[in-house]
Amino acid sequence: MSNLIRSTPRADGFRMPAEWEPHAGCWMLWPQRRDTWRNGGKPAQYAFVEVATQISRFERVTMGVNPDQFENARAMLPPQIRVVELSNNDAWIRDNGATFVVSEEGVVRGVDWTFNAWGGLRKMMYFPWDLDELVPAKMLEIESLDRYKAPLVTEGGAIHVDGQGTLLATESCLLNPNRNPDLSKAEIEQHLADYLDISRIIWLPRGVYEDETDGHVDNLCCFLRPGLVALTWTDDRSDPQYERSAEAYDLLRSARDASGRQLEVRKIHQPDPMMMTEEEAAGLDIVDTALLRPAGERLAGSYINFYIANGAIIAPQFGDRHDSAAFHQLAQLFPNREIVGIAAREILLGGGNIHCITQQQPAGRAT
Ligand code: KQY
Repeated sequence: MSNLIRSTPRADGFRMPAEWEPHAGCWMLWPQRRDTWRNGGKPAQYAFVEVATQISRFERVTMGVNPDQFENARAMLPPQIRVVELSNNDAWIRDNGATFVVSEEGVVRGVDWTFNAWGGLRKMMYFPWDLDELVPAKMLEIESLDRYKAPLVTEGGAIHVDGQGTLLATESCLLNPNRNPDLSKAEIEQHLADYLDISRIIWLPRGVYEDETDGHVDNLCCFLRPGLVALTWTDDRSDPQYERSAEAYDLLRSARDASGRQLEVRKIHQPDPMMMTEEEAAGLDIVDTALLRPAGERLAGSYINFYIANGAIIAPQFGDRHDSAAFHQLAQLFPNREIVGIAAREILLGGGNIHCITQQQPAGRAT
């Protein structure tokens, strides 16, 4: 079974490893919400099948599914993917799932953040999110890994770490009053230190333009290895993203990581602005208790939202003129991993991308 531990990971000698450290596997959740995923979820389901299938070439994949979709998901997914009943309100396991931590001895445990669906009722991404809140405990129960309950409202997509004590986050998300209105910045930093073993936080002001998560860092910027980060970029100064990326670039260049290193920054040019089409919007159910996704709204497309698997990078592609440059940059940056491009517009239509729908479980043992 999974025990609830009442201390903190840091006090017990646990840290959040970098995504490039070895994985036991990857977790995903099956998309089905008709107000998030158009046409009853079918196009997104095909995209998730492709993501899961490609990742399963490199590591074990577990797909969590609501009971009414179990048979459909099982039939659509290849046999090597483990399908488990895991009730949820939506399929963003980076955010509603556990964040894993490891000890020097190779023990793995999970951090169960407090989840309020990216801003609670102030944002109204959707309501309720009661099933999402139980996802971490259920993942950890399935794996018999012990659990820390963190008194901090956040999501896995709001943080990126180098595994050596440095964390990247955006102020617009983590310090947003819709997450932790009663905590000071210093208290939020203390929780990140205690639950992930972080000693240096690099705060970037804002995320990607029109990112509905209040600017998750995992769509803007990520570590490629200690001391090296990738940042979504545009050369178009008239694009509202220019200012956001430029301010992040300046901050990153002047920052030091937990080891005192100055960061190197690689710019990855964003896809051209993409909008929700009339046809796409028309395929969505309209629900009072969920965010409206109207035609013409700009989608927060970025090549940064990739997943690092054992031996591979699973990267979004959009049918855009910048796809090939992003693909080749990733190939240069990760010479020892296969770069797998996936048509990801259907995932983007839901408000996130490949990193947001995956959660790595580090290699290690339960006790
Ligand atoms: O950025 C992410 N990690 C998730 C995006 C969630 C979008 C919710 N509709």
